[in-house]
Amino acid sequence: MSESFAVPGIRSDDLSLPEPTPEHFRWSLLHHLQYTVGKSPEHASKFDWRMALSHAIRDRAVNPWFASTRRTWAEDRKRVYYLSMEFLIGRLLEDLAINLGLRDVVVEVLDGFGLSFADIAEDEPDAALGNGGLGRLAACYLESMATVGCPAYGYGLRYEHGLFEQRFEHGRQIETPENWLAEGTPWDFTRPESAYQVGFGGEVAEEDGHQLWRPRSRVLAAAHDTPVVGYGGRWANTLRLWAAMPNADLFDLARFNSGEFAAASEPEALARSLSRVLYPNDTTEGGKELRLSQEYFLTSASVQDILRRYLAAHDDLTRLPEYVAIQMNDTHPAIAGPELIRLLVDEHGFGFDAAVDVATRVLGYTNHTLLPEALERWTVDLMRKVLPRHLQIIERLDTQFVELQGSRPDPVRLIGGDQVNMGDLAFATSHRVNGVSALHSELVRKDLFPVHDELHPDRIVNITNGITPRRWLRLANPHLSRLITDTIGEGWETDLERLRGLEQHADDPAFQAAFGRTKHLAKEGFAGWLADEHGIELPTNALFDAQVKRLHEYKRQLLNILWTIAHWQRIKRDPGAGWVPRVKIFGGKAAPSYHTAKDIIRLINDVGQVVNNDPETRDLLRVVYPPNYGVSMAEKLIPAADLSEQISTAGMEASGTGNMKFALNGALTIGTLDGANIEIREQVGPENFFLFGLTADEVAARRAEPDHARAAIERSQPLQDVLQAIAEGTFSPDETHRYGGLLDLMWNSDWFLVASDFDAYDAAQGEVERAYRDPQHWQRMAILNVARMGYFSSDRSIREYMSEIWDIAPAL
Ligand code: TH1
Repeated sequence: MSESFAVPGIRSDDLSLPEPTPEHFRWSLLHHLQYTVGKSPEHASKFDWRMALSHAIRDRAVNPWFASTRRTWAEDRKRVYYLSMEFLIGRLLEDLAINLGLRDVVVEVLDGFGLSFADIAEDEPDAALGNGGLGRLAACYLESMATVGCPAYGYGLRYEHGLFEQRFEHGRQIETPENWLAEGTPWDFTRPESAYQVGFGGEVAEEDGHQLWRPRSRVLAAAHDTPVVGYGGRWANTLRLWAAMPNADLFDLARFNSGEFAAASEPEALARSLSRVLYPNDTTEGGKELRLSQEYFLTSASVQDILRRYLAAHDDLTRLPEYVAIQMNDTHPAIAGPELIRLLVDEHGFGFDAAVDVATRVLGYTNHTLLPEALERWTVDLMRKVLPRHLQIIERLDTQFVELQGSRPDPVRLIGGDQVNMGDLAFATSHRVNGVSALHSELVRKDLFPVHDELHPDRIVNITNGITPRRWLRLANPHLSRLITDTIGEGWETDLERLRGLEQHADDPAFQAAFGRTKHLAKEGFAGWLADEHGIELPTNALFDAQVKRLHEYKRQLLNILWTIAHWQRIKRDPGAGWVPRVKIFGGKAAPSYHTAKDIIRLINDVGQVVNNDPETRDLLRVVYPPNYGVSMAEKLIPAADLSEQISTAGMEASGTGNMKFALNGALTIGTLDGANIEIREQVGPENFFLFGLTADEVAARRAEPDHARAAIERSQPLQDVLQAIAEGTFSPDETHRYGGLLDLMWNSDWFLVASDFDAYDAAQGEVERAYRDPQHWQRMAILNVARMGYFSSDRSIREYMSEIWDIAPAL
C-alpha cells in the first residue's frame, strides 16, 4: 500500500467533462492523439487513431464510474464479487461507445476526418481471457450487473497470453501464442498501490494453540482495473484483473553482476508465470501445480482485497454476509472457502465454526458442468505442497461433513482417498449452489450432489444463463436492431421482453420482407469479411447453417459433418432434386491435447476440400471452417445464420449460450432436448424449433445396451454409406486410413451416441429443407424466435442472482 496523499476539498464532480458534442469529442480525440499517443494527424496510423479514440471514450467512462463507486460507499451497499478464472471480453471500443451513448457522435467525428469507425474498431485485438461459454458468461454478467445497477467487482487474472490462436495447416489445427497485450491496452488503470502478497508452500507451525502458516515463497498480485459501463451510462462497475509480479528480492543482483543473467532472473520468471497463460482446457483437466497455483493466486488476492475494502468501513467481521457476496464461477476459485476461513481464524481471531458460518453465508457456487473430467480434484500431496494450511482446514471441514451425515454407511467426502473434491468442497462452503439451466440444475440435484441436497434441501437453485442484448443484438446486428426500434420503439435493449411486440408483425408480408433484408445484409457482411480475411467466396442466397463452439465430442460436430457427407452423397445421386443450397459453417478450437477433437477438425477440413471442389455439388453445398473462432467472429457470423446447430448428446451441455445468441438473431435451432435448448423451445414454441434425438433418460438407457453403436449403424443405410466413404479414403486420398481412429470410435464405443441419433438428425434436417423452401413460413418462424427470446437476457439472470443468491437490491 502506498502512503496516502489525499487532498480533501476537491471533488471530482468539479472536473466533469462538458457535454459530448461533436465539437468537444473532436477536440478530445485530437487532444489524445497528440498528447497521449504522441502523434500528429498527418502521421497517425490506424493504431494511433484507435488508441486516441479509446482514450477519448474511456474518459467518458470515468465519471459514471466514480459516481457509482461513491454512491456504493456513501450508502454502504452490499457488493457482489464475481470470481472467475475466465473473462471472455472480446473488444471493448464499440461496446463502450454504445453503452455511453457515444456511437453516433464518434461516427460523425471520424467521418469528418474521412475515417471509418468500423475499420478502427476492427483493429482492436480481442481480450480472449477465456475458453468458451463459461468465460463469455462472466463477461455478459459483468455488463448486465452494470446495466441493472448491481454494485459489483469482477475478479480475474490478467493473462499475458489469452486463448491460443488457431490456424490450419493441411486441415490440421496449429496453435500459436496469443499476444493481446503486445501493443498495450488502453482500457485498464494500473493500480500498483493495490497489491497483495500471495503465499505458496512452506509449513504450518503451531504456536500457543494457533496455527501459523509460513509460506516458502510469496508472489505479489498487482491490480489492473477496467471500468465496466452499463447501458445508458447510469452505473459502472470494475473488472479487477491481477497480474503476478515478482517481489524485488527475487532478483539476484549479485548473480546477475557475476554474469549469470538467466539464472539470476529465473525465480522472477517463475513468479510471473502465474499470470502468463490461460489454460486452454475447456472441460478437460489441465496441468496440475501451476493451475492450482493460479487458482489460489486469483482467490487469495481477491479475498484479501474484499476484506480490506470491508474493513475500511466496518469493524465487525461477523457482519460480513450483510455487505459481501462472493460468487465462485465453477470450482476454479473454490479455494475461496478455506482461504476466507483461514484469514478469519488465523488473522482475525475467529473460532473455526464461526468462521465457517460467515464464509458459507458469503459464498455462492455456480456449477457449469456434470462432465466427470471437468470436476476438479487435486491430490492431497499437491495440496499439502502448495497450500498446507488450507489442507488442514479442508480436513477439518471434511470431518465435520462426515459427522453431519450421521450413520450413512458410505459418506460423501470432501477428501476421498487421496483426492480433494473441489465440487463437494464448494458445495459445503456455500449457502447457494446453482445450475445454469432447468435440466442441468435438476441433474445437479439428482446425479451430482444427491447427498448434499438431502442435507441442505434449500441450497440448490436454478438460474438459467443469459446473454447481453447490447453486445449480441444491438452491437452485432445493427440492421435488425434498427428494424426492431423502428417497429416497437426504443427500450428493448434494457427490457428485452418488449421484443414480444414483434409477434403481431410476424404474418405481415412487408415486415417479413424487411426482416429478410436484414438477414441478407448480415449474410453479405459475413461473406464480405470471409472474402477479405480468408479469400473464401460464399453464395449469399444459400441457407447458412452454423455450428460454432469449442470442439468436444459431446457437442457432436462429428454428427454434423457425417450428415454433411450423407447430404453430399444424396445430392450427387440426384442433383436435380431441388435441393436448398447450403453453406455449412464450422468454427471453434480444440484443446491442444485433445486428439479426437483435433481429428474431427481435420475431417471437417478434409470434407470441405472435396465437397467445395466438386463441380457437381458446388452450387448446392459448401463447407467452410474459418480458423480462430472467437467473440469477434461470433459477432459477425451469428446475425448471418439461418440455422443454429445445438446438437449435443442430451444431458451433457449444461446450458449453452450460443444457442441463445443465434435464436435472438433470428436463426432457427436444430437441437436436442439438452441444456437451455429445452427452455428456448418452450419459449419460442415447439413449432418454431427443429427437435430431434434421444432424451437424457434415453441416453442413459441406450448407453447400457451392449453394442449400441454397431446396432445403430447397421440400422442406418445412409450412415453406413458415410462411414464407408471415409474408410475408403474419399476425403483423405493421400492417406486412406487417416480416420481409422474415428471410425473405430464410431463402431465400437460411441459414448456420445452419434450413430443412435443419426437418423433422427437426418429427418430433422429434412424438415429444415422443407421449411426453408417456403420463405414466408421460414421468415415467420424466425421472427417469432426473435420476439420470444426476451427471457434469455442476462439482465433477467442477474436479477435472479441478486434476489435468490446475493440478497442485493439494485441501485437503479
Ligand atoms: C460451459 C458449459 O459447457 C456450457 O454448457 C455453459 O453454457 C457455460 O459453461 C456457461 O454456463 C463450461 N465451460 C467450462 C470451462 C471449464 C470447466 C468447466 C466448464 S463448463 C474450464
